This record gives sequence, structure tokens and C-alpha cells, in this order.
Amino acid sequence: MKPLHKIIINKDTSFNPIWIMRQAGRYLPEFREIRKKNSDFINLCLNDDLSSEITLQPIKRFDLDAAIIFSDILMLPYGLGQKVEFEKNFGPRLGKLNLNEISKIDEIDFVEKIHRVYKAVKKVSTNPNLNDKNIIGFVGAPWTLLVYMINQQSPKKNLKKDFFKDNFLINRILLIIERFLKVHIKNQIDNGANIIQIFDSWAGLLEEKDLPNYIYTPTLNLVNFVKSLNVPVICFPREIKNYKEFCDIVKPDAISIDYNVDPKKILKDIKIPIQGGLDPKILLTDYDNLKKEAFKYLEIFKDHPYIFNLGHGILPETDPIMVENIIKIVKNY
Ligand code: 1CP
Repeated sequence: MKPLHKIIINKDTSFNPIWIMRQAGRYLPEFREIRKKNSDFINLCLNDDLSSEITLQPIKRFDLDAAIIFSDILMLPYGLGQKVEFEKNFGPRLGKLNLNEISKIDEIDFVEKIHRVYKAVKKVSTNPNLNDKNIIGFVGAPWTLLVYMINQQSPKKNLKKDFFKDNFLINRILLIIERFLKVHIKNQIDNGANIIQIFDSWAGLLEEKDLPNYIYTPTLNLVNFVKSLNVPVICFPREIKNYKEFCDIVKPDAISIDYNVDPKKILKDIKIPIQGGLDPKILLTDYDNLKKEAFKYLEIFKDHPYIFNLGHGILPETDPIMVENIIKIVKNY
């Protein structure tokens, strides 16, 4: 049985597997080397030779328990025909959303546009060196994708003032997102992904009254869909105020927590396997502090099924040596 499955399916508490959100990425010089020669990020994701190679880069360097496919949550709007670009020092920039155009896209057009992501999943999942590792497929949650598609850029700065104005548009788009996320998930699984993680990076932006419509209902539909394919699903509703309510309603197989979550409180509140939590900024400090902070999570979750990970993606300025350190700390615990 693969390491993450032991935790999520068997509820094993005798060890803690480790992988790192954004483990393939800019903190690795070998990634920056490839990125330098490939200025178009979408094309890089669609180049299955390179994207499978990038997926393997952290696995070659470190003793990680899972590979996460090198792709992006914004491949979904791209597959739907919305323009998606990544601008240096700005981040994603999306074209205007056209409901008429997007409504015309069918499953065949969508898969045709992004099928090389699935080819990369296949290449990685059939690599014999990864036999004892999990292959993580992923999607953005409907809400987070809606945010990028309507806002046309990261909501880091702010959401458009009239974001919620066109209720009809928003609800139509949500349904389209949900429909194609199922296609996207199924294709990743058919090509060898054996865990799915749903990233809801902007869950924290919503008020409580809006959670059922934008988060609980569409995410529950996806979770049930993944479960119907017999693959475990991890949810990461980053900065949501009430993780317990989320888990009670959506019922993922495991929950990934952000670094503002109090691990002692969540341990009391939540019965399902837990993942993550450590603040990525701790990897910018020193070995002793890293050990102290990692031990906090390992101690608190020592009798609970727990996958070690960070509370958000690894920062680009992280020294790869600190990644080696954290893996040693977790494996020797
Ligand atoms: O070199 C570059 O400029 C590209 C940086 C980059 C990378 C390496 C982007 C642009 N995406 C990725 C890969 C990526 N994105 C992965 C690969 C696998 C891995 O984890 O190793 C994954 C899982 C993602 C997921 C993703 N993309 C999320 C959810 C997780 C999170 O960090 O919250 C989000 C919100 C995105 C959107 C996105 N894509 C890229 C950036 C810089 C962003 C975030 C923009 C923002 O802050 O709003």
C-alpha cells in the first residue's frame, strides 16, 4: 500500500509520510533552469516531457512520499477557452469571461486542449522509480476558480467591487466549472493519479452566509464524485473560519490545514486524517527552529493519522537544504 493511502485509508498512526505543497517549483535551481528557457507557463504545463521531468525533480533530490503533477489550477479556465497568461512579477492574468463562448465548449474540446497534462500524469505514474509513492492529481475548488475567472487576476490585492453583481452569470459559471472539474479529475485518475487534492486557496474570502452556495455544495459534489471513483480526496479550504463545519458537511477523506489553524483545537474537533499546517516561513529560519516547530505538529498529532506538509505552498526563496532538513526531521521522529 502507498504511504498516503496507509494514513488516509488505514488510519495508520505509526509513521508520518511527507510531501510539500508546490514541491516542484521556483525554489529549485533545476526548475528555474527549465523555466528560463520556457517563458510561456501554460505551454510548459502542456509540454509533457518537461512537465513530467519537473514533477520528478523534487523526487530525485529528496525522500518524499508523493509526487504532485506539475500543472496549475488555471488549466481549467484555459481548457474552457478563457485566455490565461502568467506575467512576471504580477501573476496570472485572465482574459474577459464570455459566458456564450464558454457554454459552447464540450468535453471533447476541453480534453483536446489540455490532454497533454494527462500524458504527463501517465508518464509519471508509469515510472517504475515511483512505485512506492503516491501520485497526486489536483484541481482548484469551484469557488477559487470562479474567483480567478471573474476577477481575471489574483484576489491578493482585492476582489472586483462588482464581483457578486451578476448572480445569473456566477451561478452558470459555477455549474460549468463543476462539470469540467469532474472531467479533469476523471482524466487524471484514469492516467494514474491515486489521490486527488482540491485546493480552495481563497475559501477565506467568503462570509459565512455564502459558504453553502459557493463552497459546501459544489465541493461536496466533487468530493462525492472522487469517492465514486474509489480514490481518496484531500480538501484544502485555506483560511476558512470553521474547518469542523466544512469537514462535517463536505466529508473529505483527509483535510489539509493552513498555518493559522490551532493544531490542538483541530485535533479535538476533527476525526478524519489531517495534513499540513507548518508555516512555510519557518523554512526560511534555521535548523533548530525548524525542528522545534515541526516537533510541535508531530507531537500533537502523534496518535492521529497525519501527513506532514506545510500550511501553504513552499516559498520561492527557500533553501533546498531546509527541505532536506524537514524531511530528515519527520522521518527520524
Ligand atoms: O515560474 C513561475 O512563475 C510559475 C509559478 C507557478 C508554479 C510553479 C505557478 C503560477 N503555478 C505553479 C505550479 C503549481 N500550481 C502546482 C504544481 C505542483 C506542485 O505543487 O509542485 C500546483 C499544485 C499549483 C496550484 C495553484 N496554482 C494554486 C493552489 C495552491 C496555492 O498555492 O494556493 C493556486 C492558487 C494557483 C494559481 C497560481 N499559479 C501560479 C501562481 C503564481 C499562482 C498564484 C497566484 C496568486 O497568488 O493568486
